[in-house]
Amino acid sequence: MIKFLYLISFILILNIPSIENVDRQNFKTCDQSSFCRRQRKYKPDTTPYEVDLNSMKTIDKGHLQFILLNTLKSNIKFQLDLYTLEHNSLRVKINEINPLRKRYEVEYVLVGEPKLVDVTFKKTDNNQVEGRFGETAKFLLNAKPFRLDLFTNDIFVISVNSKNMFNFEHYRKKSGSDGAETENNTEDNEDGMWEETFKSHHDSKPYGPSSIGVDINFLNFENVYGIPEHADAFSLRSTHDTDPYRLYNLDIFEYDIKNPMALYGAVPYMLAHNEHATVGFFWLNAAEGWIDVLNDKLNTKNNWFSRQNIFSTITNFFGTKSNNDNNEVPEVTTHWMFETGIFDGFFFMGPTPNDIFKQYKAITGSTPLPPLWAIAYHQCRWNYNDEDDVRSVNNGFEQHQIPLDVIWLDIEHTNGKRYFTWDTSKFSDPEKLQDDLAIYGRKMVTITDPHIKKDDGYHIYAEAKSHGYFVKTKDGADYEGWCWPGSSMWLDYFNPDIYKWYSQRYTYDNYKGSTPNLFIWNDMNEPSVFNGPEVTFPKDIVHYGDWENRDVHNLYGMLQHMASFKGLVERSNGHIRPFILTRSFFAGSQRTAAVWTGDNAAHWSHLKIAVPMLLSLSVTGIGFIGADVGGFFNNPDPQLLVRWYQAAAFQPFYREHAHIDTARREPWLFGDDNTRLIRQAIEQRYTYLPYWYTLFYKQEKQGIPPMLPLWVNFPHDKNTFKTEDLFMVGNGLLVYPVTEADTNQVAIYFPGENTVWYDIRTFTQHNGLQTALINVDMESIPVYQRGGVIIPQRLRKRRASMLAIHDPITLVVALDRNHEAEGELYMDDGQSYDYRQKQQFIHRRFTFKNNELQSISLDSTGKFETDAWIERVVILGYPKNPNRIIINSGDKQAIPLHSYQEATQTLVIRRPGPSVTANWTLTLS
Ligand code: NBV
Repeated sequence: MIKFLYLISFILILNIPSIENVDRQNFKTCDQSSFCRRQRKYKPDTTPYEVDLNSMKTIDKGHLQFILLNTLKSNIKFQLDLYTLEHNSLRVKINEINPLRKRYEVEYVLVGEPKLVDVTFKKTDNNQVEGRFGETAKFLLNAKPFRLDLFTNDIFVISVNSKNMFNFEHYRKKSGSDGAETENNTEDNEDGMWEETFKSHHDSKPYGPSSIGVDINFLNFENVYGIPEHADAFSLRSTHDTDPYRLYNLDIFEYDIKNPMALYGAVPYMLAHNEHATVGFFWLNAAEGWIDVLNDKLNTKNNWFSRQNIFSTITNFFGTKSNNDNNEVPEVTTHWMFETGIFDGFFFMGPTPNDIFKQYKAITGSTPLPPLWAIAYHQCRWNYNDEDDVRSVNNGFEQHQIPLDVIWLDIEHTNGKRYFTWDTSKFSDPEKLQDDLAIYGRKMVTITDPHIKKDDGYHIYAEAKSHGYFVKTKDGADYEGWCWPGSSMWLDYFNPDIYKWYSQRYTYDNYKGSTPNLFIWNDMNEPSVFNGPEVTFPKDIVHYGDWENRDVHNLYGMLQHMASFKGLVERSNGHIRPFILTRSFFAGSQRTAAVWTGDNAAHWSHLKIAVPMLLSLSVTGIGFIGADVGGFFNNPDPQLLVRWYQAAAFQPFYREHAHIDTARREPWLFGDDNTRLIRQAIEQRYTYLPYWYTLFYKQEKQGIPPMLPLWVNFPHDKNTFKTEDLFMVGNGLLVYPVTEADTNQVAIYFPGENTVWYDIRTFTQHNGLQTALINVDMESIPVYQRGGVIIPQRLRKRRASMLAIHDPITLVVALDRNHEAEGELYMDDGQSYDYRQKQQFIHRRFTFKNNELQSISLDSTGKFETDAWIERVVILGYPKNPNRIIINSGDKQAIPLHSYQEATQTLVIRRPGPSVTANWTLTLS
């Protein structure tokens, strides 16, 4: 805090904008991380690795095994396993045979043992094995040199080790030590292999070097995405002139944008997309990682291609040779480097974006449907000071008629940062407070950080200490570090007993003052350790199973939030869906938590970067995501705040949050005009909640995230591949958040051939494949409904989402060029698991075709009792005023009133009347 205040005053004196704030000195560059240094410079002309094809074994259907040799170190052998998986996916594992120390294989991430499918393989010559599997996939394993090429629909898409960068540092004895290798290999003694110091922190490296590097190359692609978390572009930038993108969960104070530095979470998963295919590569590894990205050209005339006859597949694919006279195709080459672990790579062969979502979901799972209120609006601040403060914030929302679902309490609500306790001088009756909020249909979220205050009088500490539940130093003592409460210790969630014990802290008996209306926020779980190296755990501290933090670092935060989730499921006997927000995450986090982008700042640039940051998370499976509205650090001016409310109204997790040193910023503190604009933005969010909820259900079922880059819906439109100022919500809404000050005009690219887009406010139409200049004022949130999509809405105003569950529905039917449209609606009780356990839900499908709008059930197993009915149908792009409208539902028939606006081709049908649960047909003539 002191540092923060100091920085701010310094900035004020110099009068410079506080954009470049992070103290980079605290964090390693690749050059300061010895394994990254070694791997990054490893670029031999030929690879020393060879596959021994004679060693090939068929272990199972879809599982082939080989021995891989490093010809420079004849005594070191590796096992190479190829697994052909369901859904067009391939898993490749490479591990040392009989290593000096067992190498860590990541747990907790896979949803189960991936399902194998048959592979048809043959040796094409003495040097190559070809395998065909799944619907479209093929691999070619080349023995000498070791190389793996992957094809989808016979099109060459990915190659592994084609740049010879595969480099597996086997475990070894330190030379000079007893039993050390006799090879007189000077490289084995390179600086940094056996110990390393960064600033004042010494890493003892008891096991020496163990890193793995490999090149993964995306042939014929120009754009790759993913590998969050970085505050950077969506289409990943070349790292030619910068450090590689880093994956190491860290608390970076006042992070800068547009750079490859690590942030709070890591998903080692990259996607590549072009107009013909979407493919993905996921390396299941939880150690520190660095990834170089280079946009390259590949000359297909080289020997490899002519020998493999692969060039013909590429030229066929391009259609004509003339496109390709110089024989060059684009290629994104990527170089992945991890400090420890094994090579465990999953290759997803698409070929469509939705296939990719399904393929990744099959491996790591999807985001379960959150409670409805969790996707509504949240009001947070570090801190709401006491019960009166919380009540007055609640009253403020009432008085200004702004919808709100949740009020949050940050660390100051506790007794001296002892989580699971309350500062009773400020919160004397937290249960009553929660009960009172519940009267308004509102919930509360409290924070539980992972550091445990070292204080024998603190029951959590005392019990954990007595059981030996804390993470240990390399010498076996309890590891002690510094965090908010002062001297602290950290639970070792890797131990199943500790994980279980932690989850039980959430029972109502253990967490005094909690009620069924209280949900959880896990912060600082990278973990953040103020006096640790790079503000986190030392690499050589030890977790359960004798694994070093080096092996498992990026899993720590996920284990905490998974245990919190389990705790909340169990406190309701498995009946109520939890809500957990986490700052740190890993692949698989999506199954139990929402994620936010941490401590952003009140700058326009941070509002803007939120879109690419959220898109990178979305496409890598983390779909319930948001950024602090208004910016966490500093004070937004009212214009920035309003624009942020407007942008985030269309992003999955919608929460206003601010640093303790900022001015109060509840929505009504900026004058009536701004209050009105913020109210409108939040109301807009509530209007679309039935649509959002349906999209979240779809995410659970199919792995398709609600917030999407344009290319998911328009995979052939090259203009969208780098787009990050526009995004889509589902397949129906195109959103252009205004992210610059004093804007009165924006240029919006409307994607899609033959596609029509309707301004959701004015119903003005725009054609696809065109860029339009759109005038905006402070009222405008440029959002467009796609012709061909039907979107359900709730237009009645309510103070909280859960109070609207049985409210009537409006259907907005946006017609495409053929005067057709379709859409869905999913509904349930908004909070329990009855939708899974008792099939209490409805899932409807609406179609408009031949002048008929129909509602049918999409899933007849579901039943949900509700009074909700269809109160309005708005048809956009309807060419004429119809003479007659009849609605048939069961044996009932009615003729609803309607009005038509010729200028905008908008037809509004009032109170057509059927229940949302009924089958009905509305006929226009
Ligand atoms: O708990 C205090 C804050 C919290 O408000 C914020 O959202 C987290 O990202 N926390 C970080 C710790 C201090 C940040 C300077």
